[in-house]
Amino acid sequence: NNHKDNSRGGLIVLEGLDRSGKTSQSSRLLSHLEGQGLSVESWRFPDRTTCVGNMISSYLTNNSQLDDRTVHLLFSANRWEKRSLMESKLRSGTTLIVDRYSYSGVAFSSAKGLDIDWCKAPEAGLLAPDLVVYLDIPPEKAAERGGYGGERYEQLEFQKKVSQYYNVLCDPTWKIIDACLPVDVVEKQLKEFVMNSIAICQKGKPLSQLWS
Ligand code: 2DT
Repeated sequence: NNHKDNSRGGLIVLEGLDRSGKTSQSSRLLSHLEGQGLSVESWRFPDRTTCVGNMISSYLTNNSQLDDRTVHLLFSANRWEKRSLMESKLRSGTTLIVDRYSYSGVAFSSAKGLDIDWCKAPEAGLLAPDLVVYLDIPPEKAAERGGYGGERYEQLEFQKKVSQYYNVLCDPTWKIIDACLPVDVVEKQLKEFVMNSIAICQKGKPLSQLWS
């Protein structure tokens, strides 16, 4: 094994509005990285398979009502319950491609009118991504793609507010891809960002925590 002891996988996060293409790009990226012989897994938040995730799912599908702060904390708890597994996967050399993370948590809850710093607080101490890629699409264009599935947040006016909060959260380390470009062009740009980030993690970049 010619890797250093502190070699690890990369924590790659995809963010963007609903219908920006995150999910299909995640699966393309997964196949590509697997094809390169890398150890990689595709994750998503909310992870609806856990008990907490079940509560979130029922809220999103309008099968239950929850207070805004309560559901915010459930989304956060859903990340906390995966934190130790996430860390061990990364340390064992597995790269994680994560479809939505704390930025979705803060952008969506802030868009409902909650204070942004209040929203960020429970995320502090979660693992910081090595790369955040934002698939950038105007809310109107996303809505034109059709297929908003009828879940709670899938409405143009709300997505416009979410997009404003993503703008507030966005920092210079984020890689922005124009999600209106053809899928294969988006895919190519994404691969390049991701391969660079993984290479740095393989060299032993330390893990860090949100928000830094
Ligand atoms: P999907 O359509 O990607 O399953 O997302 N959301 C997501 C939040 O409000 N807070 C969060 O912390 C996360 C991760 C975004 C379901 C919806 O849940 C929103 C869309």
